[in-house]
Amino acid sequence: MQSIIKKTAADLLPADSYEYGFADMSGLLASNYKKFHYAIALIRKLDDEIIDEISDGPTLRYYNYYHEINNKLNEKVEMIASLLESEGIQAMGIKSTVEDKELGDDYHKTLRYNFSHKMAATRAGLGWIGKTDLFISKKHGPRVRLASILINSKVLPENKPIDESLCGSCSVCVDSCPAKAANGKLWNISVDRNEFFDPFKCRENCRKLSQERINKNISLCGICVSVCPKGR
Ligand code: B12
Repeated sequence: MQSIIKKTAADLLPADSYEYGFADMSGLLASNYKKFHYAIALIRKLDDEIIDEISDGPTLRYYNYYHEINNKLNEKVEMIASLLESEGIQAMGIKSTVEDKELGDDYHKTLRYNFSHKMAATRAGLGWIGKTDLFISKKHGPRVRLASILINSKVLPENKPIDESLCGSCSVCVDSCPAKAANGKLWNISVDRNEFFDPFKCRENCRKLSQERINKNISLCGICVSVCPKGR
């Protein structure tokens, strides 16, 4: 099975812009995904030129690129999931991001969706969580967008899951965050997001910057993505 999955992924994911890994998600998934125990964590590298242009808020180019990459990733997860299904492997693609209309009251109270792509990616051993709650890929830092495919056939993770942050004493993202959303505490799998990062402060500032800089009603910022020395 693992070789079928690898062949499907290799055929659909050009190695210069995509990376993927296998994750054991047993015990980690919300009840609506309970028939699945494994995931393919999918990473799309972002364009350095577009990310480098972000200095004090979102640019129009970043806004357009954000939609383009979401669409590409969503297509990939749908294609991979349906090819796996045709091979008899139950699979469910989880899109890159969610529309506001798909989100319930719980989400609006907590800003927690029922599936974390970052969790699948740390379980696949592809990176860790940084001080502003971004997934930091071992290869590209935070300059990535993520998506996942849940599967019910057993796959063996090829990398060791990463359980703690490797950011050390670096605090460039914390110091650069215009919302002051992070307190500098290092992540590990026992540290909840809210202990080191305030998503409401982040969202409020993202909305404000998106209005001011690009006149769009969206929550974009990208400063923490751009400044991280691991991605530069
Ligand atoms: C809700 C949401 C938001 C909210 C809340 C953000 C937040 N940090 O929680 C708001 C609107 C503020 C937001 C803003 C942004 N977002 Co957003 N957002 C999401 C979304 C839809 C769900 C995230 C969620 O539910 N978080 C809830 C918390 C609890 O989970 P988490 O943050 O994902 O990760 C925790 C767990 O995974 C845990 N964990 C990790 N591994 C393991 C392993 C074990 C065993 C355990 C127990 C726990 C554990 O560690 C993390 C911290 O506790 C995801 C897409 C998705 N479905 O994942 C995108 C996503 C997180 N957003 C993303 C981005 C890029 C942004 C912005 C930069 C916007 C922009 N494009 O300009 C900003 C900056 C946010 C920031 N610094 O975190 C990217 C992040 C890419 C990356 N490199 O990390 C994602 C993954 C979208 C994507 N497809 O790539 N976002």
